Amino acid sequence: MSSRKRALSDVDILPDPKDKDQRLAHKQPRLDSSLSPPLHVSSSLPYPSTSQSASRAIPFQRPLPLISFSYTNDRKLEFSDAAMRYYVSPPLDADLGHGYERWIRRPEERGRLDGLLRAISEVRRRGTGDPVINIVSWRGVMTKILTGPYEDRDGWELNVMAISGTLYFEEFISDARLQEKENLTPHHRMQTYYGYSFESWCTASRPDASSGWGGDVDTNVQWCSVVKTKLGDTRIVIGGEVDCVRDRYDGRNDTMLELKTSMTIRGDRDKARFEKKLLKFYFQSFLLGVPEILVGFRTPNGKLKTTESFKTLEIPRMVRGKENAWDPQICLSWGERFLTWIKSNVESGNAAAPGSVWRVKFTPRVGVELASLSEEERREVEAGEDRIGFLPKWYYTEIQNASSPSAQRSGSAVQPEQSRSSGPSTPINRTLPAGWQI
Ligand code: 0WD
Ligand code: CA
Repeated sequence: MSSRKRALSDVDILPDPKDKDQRLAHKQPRLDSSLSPPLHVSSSLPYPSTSQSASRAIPFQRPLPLISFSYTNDRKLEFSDAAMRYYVSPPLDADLGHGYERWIRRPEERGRLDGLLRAISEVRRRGTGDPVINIVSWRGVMTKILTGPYEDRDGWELNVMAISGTLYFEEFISDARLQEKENLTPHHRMQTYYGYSFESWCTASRPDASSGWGGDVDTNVQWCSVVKTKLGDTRIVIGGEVDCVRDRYDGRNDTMLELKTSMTIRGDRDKARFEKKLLKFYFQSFLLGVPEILVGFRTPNGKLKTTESFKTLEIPRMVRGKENAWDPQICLSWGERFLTWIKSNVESGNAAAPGSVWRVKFTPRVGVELASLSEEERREVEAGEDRIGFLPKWYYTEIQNASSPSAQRSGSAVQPEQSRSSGPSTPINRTLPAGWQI
């Protein structure tokens, strides 16, 4: 059994005829017909400049893991590390097409927050920590937000809700976009598979296993880590998938490893493209506190040639001054601006219409728009499921009960999530990073 998934990295830069279109697309943001119709915009935020350095450094707190969980092969979530994998070095010349016909492929779905919300609920139930949370998001969404200043091709949309001072982000994927993702060309699908296959060649269910195929790819199976962190004054809980660990796992993120595949670098142009790609690699791992990224370089038809390990925190220095240079401070500064802008608009809007669902639309090189959804659009988000907006009803009820005055009076372990003003809270446990209330 192997938990393997889409190599977003590989899909980003394709070594095929599509490449030409992609180069063109760099000149022009993609007019994506599968994005939703125009919004009745209530506020907008202009696209940031990347030519000036960030006016001030925005601190990002070292992510502290709260809990981990596994999705089993029948896509059940359990609070165990059953799906966790150990790194083993892959055989060189490994065939990344191996086992393609046996790939058990999880269908594309909406980026619901349910798994992450169950994890947050479990953290509270255990009473091991009750973070004050301003934002709840999957890691992939936070990566898209932070890398926005350098994204010149792909737009995205989010659904946003605010309850008791906490903002929840869900990626909004229209039905048309979902279809597009589901119906990849055979070529594209194979490229996607190379990434999963690399993970199988690199991992095993025991730390002392010998090198070799780690088991057929089943993209239902995933191991996820949930961390708390802070960007500027905004406290964020982020969940994301982790590929494997080196040797051991003791609840910390310092042995975690991210696996990626990329085309072998044959010249300056390839090198520049790879350095641009490193921005996404960097933030993806940075956000969960994953300290190492192992890249498998492959041929166009899926032969593994070499691997190279990158220390996440050293990546920005590697690209500094290069042709496709990027500056993480610009991203963090944009991220802070983006989050505070959403928070202030959504909270003031919610005062007029409590329980609203909001839509945020990012257009490369243009900016971001925010709008409150109509009743009909809101129903589309609920999709006939047992939800309030995109939040599952059980979770909604849980936080409503937690923030009721009687729950507060009884000193229940389940505390309301509150938005706090800036400044570190008084840490009760001094071994924890400042800024988190336990
Ligand atoms: O199905 C969806 N549309 C989404 C699913 C959207 C957003 C999240 N999720 C799920 C993920 O599958 C996972 O269970 O939420 C959980 C956390 O995801 P994440 O860590 O926030 O996702 P991200 O950082 O975008 O990607 C991490 C890995 C990717 O690895 P690479 O090395 O390629 O970046 O998760 C995989 C992907 O392999 N992944 C997916 N696998 C299958 N279907 C998908 C997807 N749609 N999205 C990410
Ligand atoms: Ca990966």
